[in-house]
Amino acid sequence: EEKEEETCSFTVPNYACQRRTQLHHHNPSLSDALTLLAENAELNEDDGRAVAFRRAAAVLKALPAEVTSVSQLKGLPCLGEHSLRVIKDVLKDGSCSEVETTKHSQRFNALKVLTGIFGVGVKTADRWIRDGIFNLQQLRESQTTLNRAQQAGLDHYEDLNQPVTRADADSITEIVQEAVSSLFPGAQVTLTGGFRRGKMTGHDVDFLLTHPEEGREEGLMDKVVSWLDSQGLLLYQKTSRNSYLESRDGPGRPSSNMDRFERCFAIFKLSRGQTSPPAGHQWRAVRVDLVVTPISQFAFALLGWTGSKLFERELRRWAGHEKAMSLSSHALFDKTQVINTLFREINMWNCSNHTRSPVSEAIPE
Ligand code: 8DG
Ligand code: MN
Ligand code: MN
Repeated sequence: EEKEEETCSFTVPNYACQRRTQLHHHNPSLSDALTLLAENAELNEDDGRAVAFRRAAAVLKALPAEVTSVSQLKGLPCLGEHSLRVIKDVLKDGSCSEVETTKHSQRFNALKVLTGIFGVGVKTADRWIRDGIFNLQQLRESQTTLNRAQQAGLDHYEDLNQPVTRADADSITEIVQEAVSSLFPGAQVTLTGGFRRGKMTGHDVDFLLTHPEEGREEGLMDKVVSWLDSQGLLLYQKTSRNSYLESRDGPGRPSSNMDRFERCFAIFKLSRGQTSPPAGHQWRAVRVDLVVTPISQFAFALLGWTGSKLFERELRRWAGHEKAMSLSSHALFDKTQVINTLFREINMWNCSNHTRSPVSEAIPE
């Protein structure tokens, strides 16, 4: 009797942005294992490996049923040798030794706690670990100098590491809405980030602010921030100006996925009534991101700030590789058009100087 050959039971498109992925899915133990390894790679600044694990986790989240054998995964995209090994272990033993070792390692836990402080990145955390600082108590006892953000992060550590609820997000939306419409009638507030994706909790609350008339959004951030501050709603804020037009790489050529909108990283102080503070407290601290965009770039900003980070990354990769387009939180460009425009400009310049013969266009229109 011939055994029926097991083939791949699932099909999944290559790019995460081409898949429908639900909040609750069928393979949490597999995706959690891969996500932990992704997190560890990020904490060790191994971005290549981190993205590989994130992509693998995303494939598992998109599957329509529970995986019971690795053979079901044959032919699926983004599952490298390493990820498959992890999956195999979890399917066989319920856990993977690499994941367990990482989860309990002193370095991983120290990096997690220290980078969990608002304002502390992996470089700083790594330096502190080399100085023998592994936890908050050791940091507090050391004479380490903290910048303003890190000091606020340490002061409000417990609150900021409590998940923000949908109710908190709604109540902050109301506050920001009130500020914006009393100061700038007609200006719009849009809740974005994880809450726009339908998540029930988040690590912060993200907003886009704009005005339906181009240019009328100017001055909005300063006014809103001053108003919030005057109401005693801010524990911390750092505002940075829009640097899109003056940036070194210029419009449409963002050097990274950090955008160049005017933004404010803030810590709000929410009192009872606006949130449920921890037992025995009168208020709690919540991280809020405010971003101002001109209406002409609003659609791209909304897409870019809705997340998730992997979805955004995949959408940009898909645009670039499959559509020859360049997507950022500011704009969408057809790269062939941009190249042809450049060639045309070079030719105009060359011909008018009579020094060189025209170059041909790289891509026919
Ligand atoms: P969470 O807060 O619920 O934990 O998750 P999230 O809402 O998805 O993450 P986030 O860290 O608040 O970021 C929201 C989205 O904003 C994310 O998909 C990436 C996008 N984003 C930009 N530009 C920038 C930027 O300069 N910094 C950060 N942190 N995010 C940015 O488009
Ligand atoms: Mn968020
Ligand atoms: Mn955010």
